[in-house]
Amino acid sequence: AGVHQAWLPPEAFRAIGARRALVLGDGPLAGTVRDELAQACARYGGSVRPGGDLASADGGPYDLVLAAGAGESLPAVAAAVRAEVRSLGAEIGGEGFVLARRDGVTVVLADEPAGLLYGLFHLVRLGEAAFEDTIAVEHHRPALRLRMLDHWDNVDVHPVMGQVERGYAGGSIFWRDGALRDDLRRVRAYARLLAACGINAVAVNNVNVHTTEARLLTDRLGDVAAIAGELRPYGIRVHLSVDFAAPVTLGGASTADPLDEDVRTWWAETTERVYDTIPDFGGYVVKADSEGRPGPFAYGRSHADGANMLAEALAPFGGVVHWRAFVYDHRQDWRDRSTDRARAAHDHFAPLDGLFGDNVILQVKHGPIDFQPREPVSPVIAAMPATRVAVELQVTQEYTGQQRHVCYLAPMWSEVLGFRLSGPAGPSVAQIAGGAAAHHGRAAHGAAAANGAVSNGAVSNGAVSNGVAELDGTAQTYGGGGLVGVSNVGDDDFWTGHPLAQANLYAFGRLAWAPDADPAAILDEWIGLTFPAFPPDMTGGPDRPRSVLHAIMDDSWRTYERYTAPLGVGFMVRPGHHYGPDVDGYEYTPWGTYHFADRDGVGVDRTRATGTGYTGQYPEPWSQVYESIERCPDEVLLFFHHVPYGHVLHSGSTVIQHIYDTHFAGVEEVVRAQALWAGLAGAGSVPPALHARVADLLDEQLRCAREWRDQVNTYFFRKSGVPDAHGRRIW
Ligand code: BDP
Repeated sequence: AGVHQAWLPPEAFRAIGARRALVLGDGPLAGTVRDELAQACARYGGSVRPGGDLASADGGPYDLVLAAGAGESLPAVAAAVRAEVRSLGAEIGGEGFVLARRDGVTVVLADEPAGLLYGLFHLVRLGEAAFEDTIAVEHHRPALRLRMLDHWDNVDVHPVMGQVERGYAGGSIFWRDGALRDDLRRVRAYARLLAACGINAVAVNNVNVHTTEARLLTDRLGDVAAIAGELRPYGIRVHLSVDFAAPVTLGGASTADPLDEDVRTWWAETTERVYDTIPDFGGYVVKADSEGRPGPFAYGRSHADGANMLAEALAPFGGVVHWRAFVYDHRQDWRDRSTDRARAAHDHFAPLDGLFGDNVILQVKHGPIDFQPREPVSPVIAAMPATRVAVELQVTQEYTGQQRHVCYLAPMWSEVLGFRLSGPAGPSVAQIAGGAAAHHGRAAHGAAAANGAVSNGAVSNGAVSNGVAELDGTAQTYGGGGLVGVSNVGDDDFWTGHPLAQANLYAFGRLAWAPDADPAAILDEWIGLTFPAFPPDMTGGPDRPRSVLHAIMDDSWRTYERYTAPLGVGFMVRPGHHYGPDVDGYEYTPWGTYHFADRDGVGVDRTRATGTGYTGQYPEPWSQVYESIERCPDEVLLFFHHVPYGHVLHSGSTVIQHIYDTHFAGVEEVVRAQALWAGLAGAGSVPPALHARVADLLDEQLRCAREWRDQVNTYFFRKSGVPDAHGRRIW
């Protein structure tokens, strides 16, 4: 009963809770590490020496030493590890840690307590393996400095969007009945889960800032401070979405013009009050001139003018502004083919490269349109070498099954993060988001200083050291904007509505820490932590629960893609809520997303030669690859080209036959998933309530997948008149 423990059930702490531990380090984060260990030890019979600072360390014996800081008196084994790390010239870095095991002692060393906290959760993931063999010195640190979740939570319940915009897991964990919740224990538990997968920043309100929510910045700031108080012990800073028009709507001014002196003063003073109340406040998130939100355009100013004004107000306190690049005209004439929503962000922002302040982060959705199940990578990410770029992913499953469908998103994110927009020699998306020096024009330390974490001290420039295994992050400069995910969490007992959607939240954090991590390995980690009753290896017991979960989840994003919109076409969803199929739902609306299907063919011509010219926004080689019907990858063919139904794909299939085949296959995969899951019933290793919830949702997923299959197949059969080569019935 009660709230599900997600990936931190007490059993996950069994291995560390049975040890004799010493924790050295000062401050609240070291205190959190001590408290975590003390709780685990109380349950599993170990002991934790509270220790105040390094000077008070005694000789042990210990099985586990966790030490932050540069003090001198460490137990001998730990001192030897530290000497080795120093002799290699390695800097551990603000959030990094070093792990080693020798002479029967497991040692975690960090420069700062935040590193100790991440080291602790690493031990939790390792379980007994952290206490078995010798472990040669390993250096772990995050590839990205900012690992952030945006909550699209409203304080009030919005008449159309509900409380959590695009939320599929109940109400907000922060807000209820128009106010901050009385009981914030759930928020603390959330912070703990987030720290355990590496997240260090949370924005607590919707990017569409409505009236009540706007006031979080001013007279309701105490609520934000209370949330910050719950997140802080787990190394997480709080950020706020703000209304660009706040000087008018809250301050009573007649203008919000970013170049107006009074407006600038209003923001400076308001921001100062925020930092008086919350000294480690992270900064602002802004959706401006987008889908009806106010912005600088109303005053004839640019996005750089708008962002820089807020950045200036935040700079004295080390805060950042996340300025969203999701800007397009949502009131266009669908008959006018000269507008292409895919082009909009690049058209607006690429010319502004170099004009943004050091503490402005341009937050770019991973694809050019809007979180569709398949989009090419946004060309904006490569177009702004002198700007700090953050990549935004949608953990909440707006377009990927709304947490009623199993859709493990890490494989998609992994493709995005590893994509090299300017070819094999250029930086990956993750490296750009991490501030790859080759990419980021300005001095990395300048940007890092503007983002200096209050709780973490200086941000170091990573140096790869010889002889030390550099895990997770590679060499870093931390000048980038990091990774941002739209949260999928609500007050649902399983946190995410669909219990298996917890894996997306977990994987988001792990990929922000280590973008090169293998999605299946992350999933395996999540399974091990979440279902401690599962047998520890893939061979398992008779019900083989671990391999069943892999079979259901590993490829579930591609399954979802198969039974929904084909080959990179987007938005074949029901308008408004975006659940379920509606092939023409958006086709003739002002939102500007079209598949252009007619009797001869389908797809959007985005070429330079004959289409919207969008392919020209890519650097080489992708610009040419996407421009060419022959070279364009199948999975995004219809995103870039309008082709006849008989066009032959690289796979050897025609477009029309591909549509039929994938839609039949996708539904069959859901049928198989359902049978596999049914086989886990009563096995004892999956809690019955969780089993029942997933079983119900799989029923709905299957119903909906069939609906997609039938509508999409029938639609294209009627348009094309081409029968299925395998003679299956299409209505
Ligand atoms: C879209 C959502 C909408 C958001 C918007 C955004 O449908 O609710 O407000 O993105 O990112 O995907 O601002």
